[in-house]
Amino acid sequence: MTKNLIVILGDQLNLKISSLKNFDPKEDNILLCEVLEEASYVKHHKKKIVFIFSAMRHFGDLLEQSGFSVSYIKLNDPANTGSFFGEVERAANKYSPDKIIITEPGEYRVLEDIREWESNLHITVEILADDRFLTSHDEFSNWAAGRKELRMEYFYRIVRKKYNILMDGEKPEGGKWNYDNENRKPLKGNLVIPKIFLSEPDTITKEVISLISERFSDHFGDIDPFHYAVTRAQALQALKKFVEERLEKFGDYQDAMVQGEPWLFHSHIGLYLNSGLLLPLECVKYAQQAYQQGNAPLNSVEGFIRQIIGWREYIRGIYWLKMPQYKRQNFLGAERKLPDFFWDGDTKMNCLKQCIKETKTNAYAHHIQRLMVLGNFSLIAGLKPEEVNEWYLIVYIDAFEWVELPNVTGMILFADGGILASKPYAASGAYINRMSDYCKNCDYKVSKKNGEDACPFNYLYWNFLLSNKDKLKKNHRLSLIYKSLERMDDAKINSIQSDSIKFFKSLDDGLNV
Ligand code: FAD
Ligand code: DLZ
Ligand code: SF4
Repeated sequence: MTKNLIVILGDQLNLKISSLKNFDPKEDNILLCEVLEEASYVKHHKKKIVFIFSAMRHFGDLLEQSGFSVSYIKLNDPANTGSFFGEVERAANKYSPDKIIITEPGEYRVLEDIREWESNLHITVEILADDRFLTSHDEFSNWAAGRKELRMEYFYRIVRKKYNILMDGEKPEGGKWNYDNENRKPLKGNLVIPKIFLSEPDTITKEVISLISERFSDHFGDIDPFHYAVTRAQALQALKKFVEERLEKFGDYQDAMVQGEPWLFHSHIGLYLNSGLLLPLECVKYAQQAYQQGNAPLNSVEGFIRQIIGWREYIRGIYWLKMPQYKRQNFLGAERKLPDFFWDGDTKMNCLKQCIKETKTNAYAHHIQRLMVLGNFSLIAGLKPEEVNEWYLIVYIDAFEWVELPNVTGMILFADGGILASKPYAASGAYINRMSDYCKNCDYKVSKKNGEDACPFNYLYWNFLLSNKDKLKKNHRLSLIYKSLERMDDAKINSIQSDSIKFFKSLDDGLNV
C-alpha cells in the first residue's frame, strides 16, 4: 500500500479536486500551508490575502470534519519556513510518504517550483490535471494547432457543443451563438440595483483579518468592509442570489458603469471560481436552468455562460499554450512607468479615479472598468506591460496569473501582437461617456478634443494610433480608422501630438493630471 502526501494549494479549495480522488483515509495525509513567499512575491491587496487564508482555513476544517487527516500550517506558526518547498519538505520528513500528489497549479511559476520537488526530495511527485476546467491543455492546443487566428468565439462554440449547453440539437438555442449586440445598454434612469451578497466575518475570518492587518500593513487596499464568502456553502448562496436577482439584467447592463455603484448586475463570483469554492459547470447549469424556467432572458444567460465556458477557458488555454514567452511580450514597445495615481486614485480624470478607488476598497472592479477605463488608459498612455501586469495581479481578489496575464498582455495592451484580440481595445472619451456617468463629474470636458481642459482620452486615443502606425496600420479592423487619420489635417495632428506631449510630461513629472 502506498502512502501519499496530498498538497492542496490556496486556489484548489474543493473536495472534488483531482488530488483528493483516490485519498486513502488510513494512510494518506493532506498539507495546506500559508506561506510568506506566496503572500508577498507581489504585494497582493490585503483583502485578497484575507480571502485566500480564511477560505483555506475553512477548507482545512471541512476536510478534517470529513475525516481527512490534515496538516494545516498557519503563516504565524513559528516553524513555518515561508515557502511551498520548505513546507512540503517538512511534511515529507514528518509523514515519510511514498508519493507526493498535487493537482497542477494555476501558475507557471509554481509549476516550475513543483517540478523540482522530486529530485530535491527523492520522492515521486505526481502532478494531476486540473479537471475543474472544461478543456484540457491537449484539447486547447489541438484546437489551436494550424489556425491562423485563435478567436474565442469559435472555441466557445466547441465547448458549448461538447457540454450540450444552450443547444437545440446541433443548433444554438434561439438560432444565434452570441447575443452581444443586445448587450450594450448604458444604465440611465432609476433602475433598482439589488443588494449584493454580504457575509459577516466569523471568528476565523476575524483572526485572519488581524493577522493580515499586522503583517501586511504596507500592502495596497482596504480590508474593511470584508463581506466575501469564504466557504463553499456561502459561495453557493452568493451564486443563488446572483441568478435569482441579477442575472435577468446581466446582459443588458454588462457594459454599463455608474459612479458609486461598483457591483451593478455582475455576478461577483470570479474569486470563488478561481479559488475552487465554486465549479464552472455548476454555475453555468444553474444559469441555464433559470433560462429554461423563464426566469432570465437568453441575451443575459448566453452572455453570462459565454464568459465562463468561453472567455475563462479560452484565456486559460492561451496562458498554457504561450507560457513562458507570453510573460515577456511587448509588441508595441510600451515603456512608460505606471503612474502613482494607480495606487491612490489621485487624478483629475474622474473615470480612473472612481475605478481605482473602488478597486482599493473592494479588490473588485467589473470587466468594463478593467477593460475600457483602466485598460484603455494603460494602452493609450503606453504603460509598460510588466508594471501593468503586476498592478492587476496585486489589486484584484480574483487575480491569478493564468487569468490576469492574458487579459492584460493580450486583451488590454495588445502586447502579444494580436494573438488574443483582433485589434487593440483603444477608445476615446466618447465611449466612456456613452457607457457611464463619470464624465459629468470630471474636471475635463469629454466634448473637447484638444486643449488644457479636453478629455485626455480624446487626444491620447489618436496619438496612440499615430505613434503605433507602423505596427497597426495593416490590421484590417483598423483600416477605416487609419483612413480617417489620413484625412486629418496637419493642424489637428499637431494639436493631438502637442497635447499628448504636454500630458505625458506632467504624468512623468508626477503632477496631478
Ligand atoms: P462577471 O462579469 O459576472 O462574469 C462572470 C464570470 O465570467 C467571471 O466571474 C469570470 O469567471 C468569467 N469571465 C468573464 N470575463 C472573463 C475574462 N475576460 N477572462 C476570464 N474569465 C472571465 N478575471 C479573473 O478572474 N481574474 C483576473 O485577474 C482578471 N483580470 C482581468 C484583467 C483585465 C485587464 C480584464 C479586462 C479582465 C480581467 N478579468 C479577470 C476578467 C473579468 O474582468 C473578471 O473575471 C470579472 O470582472 C470578475 O467579476 P465577476 O465575477 O462579477 O464577473
Ligand atoms: C494567492 C495565494 C496567497 C496570497 N497565499 C497562498 C498561500 O499562502 N498558500 C497557498 O497554498 N496558496 C496561496 N495563494 C494561492 C497561490 O498563489 C496559488 O495556488 C498559486 O498561484 C498557484 O496557482
Ligand atoms: Fe474620463 Fe474623459 Fe470622461 Fe473625464 S471626461 S471621466 S477623463 S472619459
